[in-house]
Amino acid sequence: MAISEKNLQRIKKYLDESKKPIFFFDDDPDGLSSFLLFYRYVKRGKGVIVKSSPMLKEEYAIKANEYYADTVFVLDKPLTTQEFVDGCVSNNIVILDHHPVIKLKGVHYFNPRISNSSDNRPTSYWAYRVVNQDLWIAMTGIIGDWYIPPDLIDKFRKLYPELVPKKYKDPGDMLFESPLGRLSRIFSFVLKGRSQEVMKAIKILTRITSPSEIMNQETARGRFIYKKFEKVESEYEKLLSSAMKHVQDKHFIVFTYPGRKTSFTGELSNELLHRFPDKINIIGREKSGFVRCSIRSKDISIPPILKKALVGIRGYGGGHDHACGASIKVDDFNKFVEQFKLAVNEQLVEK
Ligand SMILES: [Mn+2]
Repeated sequence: MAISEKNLQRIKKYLDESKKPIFFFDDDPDGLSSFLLFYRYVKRGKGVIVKSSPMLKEEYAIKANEYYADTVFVLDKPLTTQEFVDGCVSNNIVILDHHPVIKLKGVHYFNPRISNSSDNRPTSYWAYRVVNQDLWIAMTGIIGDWYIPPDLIDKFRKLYPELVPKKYKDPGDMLFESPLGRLSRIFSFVLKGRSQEVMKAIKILTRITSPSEIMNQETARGRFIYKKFEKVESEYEKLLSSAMKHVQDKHFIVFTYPGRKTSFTGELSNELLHRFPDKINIIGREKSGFVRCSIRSKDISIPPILKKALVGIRGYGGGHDHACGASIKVDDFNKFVEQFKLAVNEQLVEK
């Protein structure tokens, strides 16, 4: 069904009653927006971005303890570990997430999938329903997870007609073509780079008053965010145009790039799927002897293909039906791609 109104009120109470809250959040627009919504509402506490792993591991508990947090919020992280929970001195741990349900002891766990496994509305959607303010931040996070909330979109359009022109109906079009999508990309790209720099940008975002402050660079704060975004964007655009040269194949786009550059595999993979919905794409970044890939497909379910492709390969992978991740030894990568293509072709023939 959803997260009930009663439970949303409970989350709000945890926020209201916290004195030193700490917020751990995922490093994407949905995670960032969820944090911003809570922090801007409660106006106290500390934010910690959890980068480069879906897991929230034990070592992060130290950060909560060093801060003497009385309440620990975990936002949009798919895999909070029991070790993390047990490692926190505070026993007031509030988890808000929309990934597949996980079982943990000693937490207040909120997830729309508990009552309906197919309700995966983004974390920032629920965070907005808790605080009822900063709709533009909520929408920036929500569209980042490819979702248009029917109950919020009209209100949002009235407030910011220029951000979502009427012609955009599909979440993919909205994300890649509308100004709101651009704002979501800004949220995504300011999270790239060194932690210190990233936290500086996030701190600024806690104070921004409107989307136009960023989009039209109306203030020094807005300009700072926009400049940082543009720098990252130019790096991204270069990679995207290289990747676009790999689209000749009828069914596949395979593209890898060296590791010293920023990780954009998820973003590239999503955009290439949007531009070429009839092709499966594998986008990899080489790092420490492995190619770390994002794999996207519109129609074909990836996990069974991935399973076949991984036979005899040093590596691992998994994920959702249409979006997976994999990590493959550099030396095995070509063989992996070959087996992957073979498995897809076999399936196409069967059909
Ligand atoms: Mn999310």
